[in-house]
Amino acid sequence: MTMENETARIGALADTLAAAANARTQTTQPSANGQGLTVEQAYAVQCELIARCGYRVSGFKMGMTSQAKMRQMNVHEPIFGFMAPSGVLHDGATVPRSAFGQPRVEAELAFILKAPLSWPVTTAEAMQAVGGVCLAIEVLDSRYSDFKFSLPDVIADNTSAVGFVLGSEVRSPQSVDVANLGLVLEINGRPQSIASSAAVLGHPARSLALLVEMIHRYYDEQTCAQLRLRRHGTHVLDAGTVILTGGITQAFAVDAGDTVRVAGDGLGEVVLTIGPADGEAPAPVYA
Ligand code: OOG
Ligand code: MG
Repeated sequence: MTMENETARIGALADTLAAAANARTQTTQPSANGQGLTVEQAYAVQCELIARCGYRVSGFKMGMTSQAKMRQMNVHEPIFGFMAPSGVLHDGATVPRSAFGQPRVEAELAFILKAPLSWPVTTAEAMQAVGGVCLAIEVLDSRYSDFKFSLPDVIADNTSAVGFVLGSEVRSPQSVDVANLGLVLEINGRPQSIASSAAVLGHPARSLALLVEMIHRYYDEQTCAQLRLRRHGTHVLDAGTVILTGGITQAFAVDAGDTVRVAGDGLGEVVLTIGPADGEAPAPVYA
């Protein structure tokens, strides 16, 4: 494939995925027509989606960082993506069913940085830069039917990202057991999964360090410059950046009327309700 052809193909894939996301519909996996992407090309599609958000993001996310997730999705390597500004949901909110195509929810631990973090970074340095820890519910919405995808497919689809809710109780990492924090995910009051943050690569700070490493490896220069991820010759996550460290539990399908609650040791709870199917036209995911 020539350079021009490859650039055109990546742009066209980003258009297709963004249109599916905005319409809450599904499209064909790039791997399904025998024209699979490489991991590098898949992150190039993600960079095109970032451009379609006007180079504004509300955070970053890691995925496939626990055995529960890898087994469920049959994708066995960590991946990362970004949260679009449209993805910010509020603790206790009711979100219209029409905001999602085929929503699934999972429980995560989120970090908020208090200091910038620059590549290269150790797990210990990553942990030092964390100022706040809170619970999160991630809502996933694959742009492929039934969440069927290969590793590059899901990367190109921005790791199924659509929305996230942070818990209102933000604690310093010294005051909770970040390495082994127990939590429960309930739907309509029924526990679906009980798990520990240790499921995230043995320690969620590894996921944060890996994010810095992967941004360095996979995001192109222009995207990093626009997002202010590259400064003074290195890659930097700024203080204030929100990072979802990856699903601790497997993901569970939800539908109109469902209430999701995640409660964790020392971090209170975070709650999200999927509203009735009211026909309200959803705002674009990528705009
Ligand atoms: C891909 C997103 C993975 C996680 O936390 O593992 C992810 C998917 O499962 O559809 O967000
Ligand atoms: Mg997730």
